[in-house]
Amino acid sequence: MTVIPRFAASAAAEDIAQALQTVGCVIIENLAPVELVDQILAEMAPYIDATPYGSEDFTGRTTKRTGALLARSRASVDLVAHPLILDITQKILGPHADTFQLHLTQIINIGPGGQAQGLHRDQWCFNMFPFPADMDVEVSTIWALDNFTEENGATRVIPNSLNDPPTAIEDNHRTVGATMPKGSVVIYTGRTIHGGGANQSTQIRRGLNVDYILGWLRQEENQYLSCPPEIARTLPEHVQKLAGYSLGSYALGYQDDIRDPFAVLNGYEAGSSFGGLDTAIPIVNK
Ligand SMILES: O=C(O)CCC(=O)C(=O)O
Ligand SMILES: [Fe+2]
Repeated sequence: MTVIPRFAASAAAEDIAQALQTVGCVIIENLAPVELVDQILAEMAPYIDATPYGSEDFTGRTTKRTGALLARSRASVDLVAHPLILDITQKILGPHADTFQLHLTQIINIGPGGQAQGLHRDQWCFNMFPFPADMDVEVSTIWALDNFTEENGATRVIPNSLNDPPTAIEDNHRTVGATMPKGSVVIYTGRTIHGGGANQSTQIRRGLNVDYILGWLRQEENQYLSCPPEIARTLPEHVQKLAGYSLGSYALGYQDDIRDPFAVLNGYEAGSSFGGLDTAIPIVNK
């Protein structure tokens, strides 16, 4: 298959996860209301204005990357912790860890004239570690905050590239644009070869990148600094856990005298020991 499988917002998580596992990428159309997208853009506008352009080609010299969504945009919580996305992510990452967690939140605005980003795998952030060939450690999403088109720099993805050799990053001819209406989302895994598209339009292409990783890996965006405790405390509890205020496994991420960070954050007594995973699991259906 050389197209990105497409689903309606009403599709079952199981069907979407199966396509994601097989082809490595899927699009869910019109999953977020346009009004919600506009609210996120309004809440993030001052931070985007203040964000500098990238300083090298990979981050993009006409591209702005603005993060800390959980702390800066309350509306973004509905996308960062979208139940359908979390459900799909659990199906992909669940077999490899007790929990999964947020990896990064980032609005990616590719300005007019922006070059195509070099094709890559997102899991290469882990020092290019050679994870087992069929193991997914990361699920990545890009929400279209504008209509994504071939012209304005829709994310480019190589379907069926999960197990391709690294040299497949040269295969620009195999890429497919994740064209989709505003409010849609393209999902791919850490093994899927992809990159931001060239923006040949006169408008900025705005997307929201939210990635998730296994609970025992290091987060790309440091959530404890980007979304510090005084702000995290005001978020819904399952979002606190997703952000990383939870145990990543039996003994991962505890505070001082082996206390569960979720309990400490909220002033709870319970769960303050190793193995407090029952209070710490950010995973739906569990
Ligand atoms: O902006 C995009 O469409 C993709 C960005 C991306 O893949 C990345 O920065 O890792
Ligand atoms: Fe990427």
